[in-house]
Amino acid sequence: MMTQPEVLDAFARVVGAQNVLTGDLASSYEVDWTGRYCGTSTAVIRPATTAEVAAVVTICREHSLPIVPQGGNTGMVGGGVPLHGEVVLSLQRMTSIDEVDPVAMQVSAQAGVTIESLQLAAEAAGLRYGVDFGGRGTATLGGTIATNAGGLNVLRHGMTRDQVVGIEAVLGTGDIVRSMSGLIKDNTGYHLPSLFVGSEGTLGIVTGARMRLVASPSHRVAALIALPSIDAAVHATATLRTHLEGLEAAELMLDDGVQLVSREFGVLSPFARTYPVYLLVEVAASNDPLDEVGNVVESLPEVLDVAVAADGHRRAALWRLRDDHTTAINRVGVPQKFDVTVPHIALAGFVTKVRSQITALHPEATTWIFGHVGDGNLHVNVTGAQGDRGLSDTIYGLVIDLGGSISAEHGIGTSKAKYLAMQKSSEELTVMRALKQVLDPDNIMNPHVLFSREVQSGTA
Ligand code: FAD
Ligand code: 2HG
Ligand code: ZN
Repeated sequence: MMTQPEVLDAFARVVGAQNVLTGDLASSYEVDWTGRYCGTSTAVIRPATTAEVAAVVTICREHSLPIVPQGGNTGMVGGGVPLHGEVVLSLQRMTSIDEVDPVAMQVSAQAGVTIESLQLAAEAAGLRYGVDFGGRGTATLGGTIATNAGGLNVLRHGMTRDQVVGIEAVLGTGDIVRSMSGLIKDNTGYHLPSLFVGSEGTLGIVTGARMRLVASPSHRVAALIALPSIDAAVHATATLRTHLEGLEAAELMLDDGVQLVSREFGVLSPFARTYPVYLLVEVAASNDPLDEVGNVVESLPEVLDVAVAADGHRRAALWRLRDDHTTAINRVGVPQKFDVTVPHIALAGFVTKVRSQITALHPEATTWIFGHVGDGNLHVNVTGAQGDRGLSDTIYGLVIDLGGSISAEHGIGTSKAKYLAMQKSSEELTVMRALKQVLDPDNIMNPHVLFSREVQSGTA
């Protein structure tokens, strides 16, 4: 058995000593961006190729060193930082993007490219990458595949899962699997790329992927619609989805969140007064959809005000009100985050109930709610609460009672691992454990993520 310095030397022989970080150099990889999850690592290893990733995994396996894969470290559930002294395997240096294939409308890239870089590469080829969200500048392709990120355009293009047509990954065994043909029609057994989507680094390390691209219509119109209630926003979204073929986003914001973003970042609402609820929608089409959007919005009952933006600058100003919610809330205090889905019809009732239950448990706390109303996905952020004191049990209990999900798009990570059994049947958990056992027989891949100790042993 090697000593720790000998293991670090072994890593250095694979990736170069400058890419084996310890001490202060490792510290920014050991805490997540919200400051909620903080640990220490054995070392941070930064390989540049798939072969180097495989060699690092092999060393870790030989020495029983658990690994936390890390992309942009923008994750929300404590899955990408070393909370138990793990080795951090950072994909930060794996950032190459192949030429876009305009005929197949696909692109291959290494796992460490940011979503923004992928979007720009698609744009340069006259196409678009179908996933977008506020963390685009830092979140990576591998991280978004590992968490099956959703974001702003799910109602139009689906989740990250729907964009993946091929994957290259290093398993917990150190073996490399590569399925990058990009064939849309290929019914030759299990679709291995799908297995890695949402696996949160527990089966292996995604080193590259081939992604579907979509058409990029030339006209875009955004509209901020002020409404009296969440129920009105849910029904307005249904009407907009029915009548606007090019609807790409339908996002919900509440008065307190919009005021907070304005206050923290000086982003001004286009309205002279405040309203209880805002729906931010965007429509993309090859013919100017301005009149069509105007007509459908006019037909909506209960609209209190509307601001329409067709040029890029004014659209971006409306989107900042939404994109900046997360960072504005973090300025108030380190939040407890609950990313949940409930059936559309139950959304308004959920908001009323969840607010009153949070206040009953934590009268000292402030609750912020916003999200992807088109997907039934709300982000409940709680600041100022002293500890959990029943918060998670209560919120997840309510979500399950309503037929929803305790993780809509951020994943399970370490923070929700002990609640997974609320959502998955014991049969499903048995299959998940069996898959992990085959691909990661020594349980070195993110061992504290997804499965809590009880779920791991099958006693949950
Ligand atoms: P990390 O945070 O580094 O890791 C996340 C998880 O994936 C960890 O479990 C990690 O171990 C694993 N992982 C990372 N890379 C790999 C790899 N190559 N192979 C295997 N496992 C890997 N998410 C949404 O879904 N929708 C949103 O709208 C959204 N908005 C956001 C807005 C802001 C401002 C921010 C900061 C974040 C937002 N997120 C959103 C959350 C976050 O960006 C996503 O979870 C993203 O998918 C994480 O990517 P990452 O590269 O930062 O991964
Ligand atoms: C978003 O939709 C992200 O902006 C982040 O998923 C949600 O901060 C959050 O809770
Ligand atoms: Zn979100």
